Amino acid sequence: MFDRPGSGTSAVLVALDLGDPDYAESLEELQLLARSAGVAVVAVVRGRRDRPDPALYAGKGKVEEIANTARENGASVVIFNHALSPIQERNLERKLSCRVIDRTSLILDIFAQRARSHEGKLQVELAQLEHLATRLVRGWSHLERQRGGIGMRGPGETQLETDRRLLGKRVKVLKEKLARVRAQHATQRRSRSRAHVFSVSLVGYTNAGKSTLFNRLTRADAYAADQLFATLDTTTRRLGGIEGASVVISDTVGFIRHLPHTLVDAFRATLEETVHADLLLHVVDAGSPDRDAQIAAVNTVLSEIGADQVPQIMVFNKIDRTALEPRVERDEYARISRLWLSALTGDGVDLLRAAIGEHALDAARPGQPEAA
Ligand SMILES: Nc1nc2c(ncn2[C@@H]2O[C@H](COP(=O)(O)OP(=O)(O)OP(=O)(O)O)[C@@H](O)[C@H]2O)c(=O)[nH]1
Ligand SMILES: [Mg+2]
Repeated sequence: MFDRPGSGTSAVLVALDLGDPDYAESLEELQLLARSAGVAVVAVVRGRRDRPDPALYAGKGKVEEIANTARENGASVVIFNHALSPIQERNLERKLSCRVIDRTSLILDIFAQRARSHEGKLQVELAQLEHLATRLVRGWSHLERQRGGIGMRGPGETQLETDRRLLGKRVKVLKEKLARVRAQHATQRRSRSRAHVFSVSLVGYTNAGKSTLFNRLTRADAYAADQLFATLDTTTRRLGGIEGASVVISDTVGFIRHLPHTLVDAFRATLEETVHADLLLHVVDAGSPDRDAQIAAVNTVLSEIGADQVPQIMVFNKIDRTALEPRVERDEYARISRLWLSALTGDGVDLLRAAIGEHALDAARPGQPEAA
């Protein structure tokens, strides 16, 4: 559909410091994202600006530097750690003669590689098409016309109209399919709630150790790996061994700062599980220097999807990498609100089991208002 420079697997990263306090962490994260996407980072270009340039995002001199760096290192892709407008993306591709992608596209690419379930694939395709749609409408019409040349001016535009219509059709089909999946999930949730099953959802920053903890708790074998967004699809299992209560637990997609909105929207069906949970286990990498910013980013997404009112236990994981010991902390209502453990070694996991049991029994106590 588009005549864009081909992609490849060796990349130059570009990160401009616009005064964001999490500049360094965000750049480190971009490296991890690139690695998770299967891309080799051959160089990083840094810079500082007051505000993005409307045409090129970076300044002319900086673009020159990026071009040289890409050429010298034989890079085939340039990845910006920012959201680029379609026009910036196009202008940059022209100047750099190299594929240019932004942070959102990179995350979408990882999601596309990881989606396994029918639902996950639908969601990724929808997010990609919606991201593409903005580009088609505003970004490429000008290019299409130019490339058309003599006698081709009209058809260029016509083709674009057709593409846009096809895209719109596909988006509609995907949305309908997702709506059906969503309805199915709602039915499952209703029958669980009728059977008084207590549902627990793991949430947390990507790579915090949710799947490892899930496996530890359920003896399942969900895919856990040192990658960002290793998990995309929600897995729900019965959590045995909780005295007096029937409990299910779900492992789901991780969060990241600046999570693209197209993704939050597309993954609403997946995250629905989280919104309707009786208890959230907010898993945190206790050893990460970026811990507090990660907690804040997760809470932001939780309130965006309307899950900020669900009771939460903050689970500080990976204590084997720190000097911390397994323990619990209670809030002013004597409910366990924070807990320290290692999903890897299993230290403190019994505390978590007991904490889930307490919360489940609390919720089941007669006289308690029942959750909607
Ligand atoms: N040292 C240590 N490593 C851990 C612990 N828990 C998980 N890990 C490691 O952290 C990495 C990420 O673990 P996952 O369980 O895949 O993390 P996740 O939160 O499910 O990540 P996404 O699905 O990508 O969002 C893996 O390399 C795990 O082995 C822990 O308690 N201690
Ligand atoms: Mg996972």
